Amino acid sequence: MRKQLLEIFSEANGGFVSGQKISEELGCSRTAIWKHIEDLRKEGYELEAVRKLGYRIVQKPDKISGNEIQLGLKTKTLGRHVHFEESVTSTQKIAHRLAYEGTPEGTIVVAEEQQAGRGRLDRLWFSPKYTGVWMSIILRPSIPPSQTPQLTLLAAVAVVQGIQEVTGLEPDIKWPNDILIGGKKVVGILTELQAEADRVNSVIIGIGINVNQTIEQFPEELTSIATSLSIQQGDKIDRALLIQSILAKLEDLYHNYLTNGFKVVKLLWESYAISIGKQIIARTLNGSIEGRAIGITDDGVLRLEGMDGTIHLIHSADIEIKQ
Ligand code: BTX
Repeated sequence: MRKQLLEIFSEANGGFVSGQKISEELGCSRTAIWKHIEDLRKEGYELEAVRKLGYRIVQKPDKISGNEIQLGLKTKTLGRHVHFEESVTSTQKIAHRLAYEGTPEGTIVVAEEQQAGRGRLDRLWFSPKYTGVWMSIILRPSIPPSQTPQLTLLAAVAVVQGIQEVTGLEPDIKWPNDILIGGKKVVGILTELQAEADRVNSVIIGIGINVNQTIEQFPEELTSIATSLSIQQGDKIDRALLIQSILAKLEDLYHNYLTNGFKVVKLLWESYAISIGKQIIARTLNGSIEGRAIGITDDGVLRLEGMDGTIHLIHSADIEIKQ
């Protein structure tokens, strides 16, 4: 009932909906409607009631929910199954379990807070309550495991496009998975696999976006390297809308990728990348290499021209861009 009521308001697009229309569509009495409206208010919805006009939603709560993500969602598969939780250790952990249990492709796990959100190499990802998008997406592509790094780049392109659409901001990508605005990290992407030697069972793409944090809400060690979309844009951003936009972009790119290969993603990725053409230091687990980033291969691997002209292929590293 609550879901149907929210759908009716969503169709009205911020306009008034008469009590009569609601009671006809939901098949319930005016008193029952009033009770549902009160429940929505308790959840944080701000609703205006005007005699003869009816009700309208003035403001949605800062919280998100599975329903809110799905209302107005324009995808066919991504986000059609939402596993939503208020607080988790890591959405990746839950997604791994669901993937193992056979959840359909496109299932997403979203939480309001992660107590142990993780980055690459078991680093921590700061994921405070009600301010960010902490989401894991389960895909089941028929590709060899060696090609899955391409999906990290594909996800980065989708996230950049979603952010552009919802906020008008123009983020940059730093190979392989950081999304920056004004040189500060606003998004982290972590791609993990469940695979056999030559076959991918599932790819779990974890996306962490700093959306509505203020500068004061970041721990001290992050204030010089991290930022949020609302700090950059100056306004509060609708997180459910952002998730919907990213899922729609991701679905389009993913289908194009499965049909036509990596070419389109590669071109788009390069158009958003800031590290290409620059002097960089690539810190790998086997040591650091300094040189010029000259592009990515068709597999999404970074090509770096060392000081002596040798071309290095970098599969995994932290990149520092030298000015
Ligand atoms: P990464 O290893 O590239 O980045 C981790 C590093 O980024 C940390 O060591 C810290 O310096 C910095 N950092 C930590 N938190 C933040 C933050 N909120 N904003 C900016 N910088 C930060 C990046 O790993 C991959 C992150 C993926 C996070 C998602 S959230 C949903 C899913 N669940 C989960 O546990 N991880 C993914």
